[in-house]
Amino acid sequence: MTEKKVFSVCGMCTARCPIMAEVENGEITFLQGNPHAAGIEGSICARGAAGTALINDRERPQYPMIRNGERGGGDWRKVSWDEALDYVADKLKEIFAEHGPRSLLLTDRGGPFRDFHRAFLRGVGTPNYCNHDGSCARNVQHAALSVFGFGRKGVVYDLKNAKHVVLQTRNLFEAINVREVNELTDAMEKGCKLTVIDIRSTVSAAKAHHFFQVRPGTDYAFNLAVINEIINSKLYDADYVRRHFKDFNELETFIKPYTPEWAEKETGIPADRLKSWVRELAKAKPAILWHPGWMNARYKDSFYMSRTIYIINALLGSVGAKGGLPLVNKPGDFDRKGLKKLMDLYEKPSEKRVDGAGWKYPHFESGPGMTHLAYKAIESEDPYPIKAYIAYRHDPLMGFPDPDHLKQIFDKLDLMVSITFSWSDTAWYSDVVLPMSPYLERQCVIATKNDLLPYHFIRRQVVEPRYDTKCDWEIFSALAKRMGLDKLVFETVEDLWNFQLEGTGVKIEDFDDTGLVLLGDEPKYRAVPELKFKTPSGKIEMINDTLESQGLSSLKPYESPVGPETGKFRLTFGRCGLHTQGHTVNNPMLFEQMPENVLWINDKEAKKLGVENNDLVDVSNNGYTEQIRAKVTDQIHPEAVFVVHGFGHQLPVESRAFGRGLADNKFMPGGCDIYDKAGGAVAFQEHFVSVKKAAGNV
Ligand SMILES: Nc1nc2c(c(=O)[nH]1)N[C@H]1C(S)=C(S)[C@@H](COP(=O)(O)OP(=O)(O)OC[C@H]3O[C@@H](n4cnc5c(=O)[nH]c(N)nc54)[C@H](O)[C@@H]3O)O[C@H]1N2
Ligand SMILES: Nc1nc2c(c(=O)[nH]1)N[C@H]1C(S)=C(S)[C@@H](COP(=O)(O)OP(=O)(O)OC[C@H]3O[C@@H](n4cnc5c(=O)[nH]c(N)nc54)[C@H](O)[C@@H]3O)O[C@H]1N2
Ligand code: SF4
Ligand SMILES: [Mo]
Repeated sequence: MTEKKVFSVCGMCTARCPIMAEVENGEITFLQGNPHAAGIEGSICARGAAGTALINDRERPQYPMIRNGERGGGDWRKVSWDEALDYVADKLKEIFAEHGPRSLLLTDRGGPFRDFHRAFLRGVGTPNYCNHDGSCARNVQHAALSVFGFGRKGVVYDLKNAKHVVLQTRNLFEAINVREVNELTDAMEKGCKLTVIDIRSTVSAAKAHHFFQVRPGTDYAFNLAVINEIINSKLYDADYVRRHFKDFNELETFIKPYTPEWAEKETGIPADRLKSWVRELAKAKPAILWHPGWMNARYKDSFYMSRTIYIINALLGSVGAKGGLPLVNKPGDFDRKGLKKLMDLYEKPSEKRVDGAGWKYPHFESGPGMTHLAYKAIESEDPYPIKAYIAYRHDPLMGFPDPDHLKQIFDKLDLMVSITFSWSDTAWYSDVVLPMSPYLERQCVIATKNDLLPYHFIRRQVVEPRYDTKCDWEIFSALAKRMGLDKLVFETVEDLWNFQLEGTGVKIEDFDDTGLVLLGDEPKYRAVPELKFKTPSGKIEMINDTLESQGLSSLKPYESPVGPETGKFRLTFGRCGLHTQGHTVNNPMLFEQMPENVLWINDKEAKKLGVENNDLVDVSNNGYTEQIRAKVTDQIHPEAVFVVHGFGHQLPVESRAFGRGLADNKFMPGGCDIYDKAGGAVAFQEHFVSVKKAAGNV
């Protein structure tokens, strides 16, 4: 019997926790968090533990396929890797000959393992790389940039040392990142206070010392009132404000009308409660961590909500502080060299991005772009046509609104390729499916986690691929070869890793003992006087010149959200501990735990509709009516209904997930056009559905 321990990285969700697998005779016997990783210390979540079920699942793409017949028709031809890759490369060359390389768009899911395919895009000469973030955290990112000049990852969430944590639109105990869960739990055991602001009572709310159930869409009003109270009652850190704010006076003037009494009418939160809570919060300064939000692509003012969160943190001196939002450290902050980048092998294409990020919209960061704007450009061919599309680790037909409309847009493409380890609506609609090995069966490029103590980490292959699937670097290396990009052709993963490690002083063997290479001895907090903001003034700016130059306010007057008509509800959504987005519903282990989503509906509203708990209800909008079971509860705001996102699969290849639950994104007509104009992210929750008791309830 051969036994081994392999350090790797979980791939069941975007948190990418370091893990350790135990393997006997080529089979995984145990999966756990990497015991050496700070904050992880052996823990894993339910989805991470279901990684073995993913590799054992036959209901995933097992070999490369090229479509026969209509897009979405499901008539697949099994082909060899050579045939599939030749097909893609030949098509790309044909399309480039007519429309130029800029006519290729690739979208992905972001994250630390992007260097290879981004280098490929540069190599072929297209600027059109977008990640999914316009459907996730783009408003948060742009909010950070607009106030501090650096992005949301320019600071660390120092939950471990926090004295008061505020979660607003953030369900940390169910939308999981293992380290965050562990660190907040530890902090709370040491007396850290938790406040949750949500429209429904979640697991996080159940653990909180204070829970504010706000009217959906009024968080910006809540936050404006908090700023008003902080300033009026002089609860801010005056010294910090004097040293680090450029234009505090502008904020002071703007905030005057937004009193707690004013906000009460919007949010439903009594003014007195808000005021006494703000006092309690301020006592913990500067070890305050008001989480700026993660999935904050919800409303037309979500960008402004995130901005106010950053401003509140700054007023309370927590930006740069231990227990708040200290500055992140990169390898250079420990006098270490970062990984050598594959992207640097090629010049940045000089062509303008098709989505307009960085030029037509100078306030949108150009690196990761804006996927929904790129889709609009496919439709309009303005500023130029996109004819080839690679969806790499991305399922926009589940993750962006109005999939029928998106399919019409994709029909304008001459080539659509999916690179994925599971079936998805997008893969099903593609011309070619290039199946990736699930994370336990593959290696990736080495990546760096910037942190208080940054480290390099490595995803090693835990077991051999069981089907005819490949690693992502192998797929892009093979495509690069066919496209004449010799510098990206690597024979072995060791060659690739050695390339990345060149000049860093780190060797592949250095990962053997713990799976990680720490870049220093101890976490480093950079002292407050050292704080340098990357804004033009070097200070925290309330007025952002780029926004203003686009006719967008930096300090936007509040607009009250339109409420639902009678019999209608605002459609809201989020995560649960047992599933990741749309891609785990068919996982045998997780499906067994939670086979479908249910519709949370307020008990008083349900009563008006004659709906009882567990009744089937019809949910309608956008020409769709779908059935789902009702969860009747007093724990959700009456204006909203809520579902866990990711259900409602309709693919015949997914026998378990098929037809179970409801897909929220179908009920969002024209949703890619409804976005926060300043932050750029899709406003997913600006849609209403009608709900009625379904015929056929017994
Ligand atoms: N209506 C609505 N829309 C939403 C959301 C919502 O709650 N409601 N949530 C939003 C959020 S927060 C996000 S982040 C996006 C997520 O949207 P996506 O990024 O599209 O979601 P995922 O399901 O994580 O991954 C997409 C596909 O990539 C495949 N995949 C996953 N991991 C890997 C990998 O490591 N390699 C490869 N090659 N493939 C992989 C999966 O099998 C899946 O088919 O959706 C957003 N859209
Ligand atoms: N288990 C699990 N963990 C995950 C993921 C997963 O799919 N599954 N996905 C990962 C990803 S990609 C992301 S982006 C994060 C997302 O992490 P979060 O953003 O924390 O997750 P969500 O559940 O989308 O949203 C959080 C809360 O927002 C609330 N909410 C909805 N509307 C409003 C509103 O108007 N006001 C307020 N105050 N609250 C509102 C919802 O009720 C929900 O409880 O989770 C990550 N972790
Ligand atoms: S939070 Fe869970 S699913 Fe996500 S990477 Fe960590 S262990 Fe895996
Ligand atoms: Mo996300």
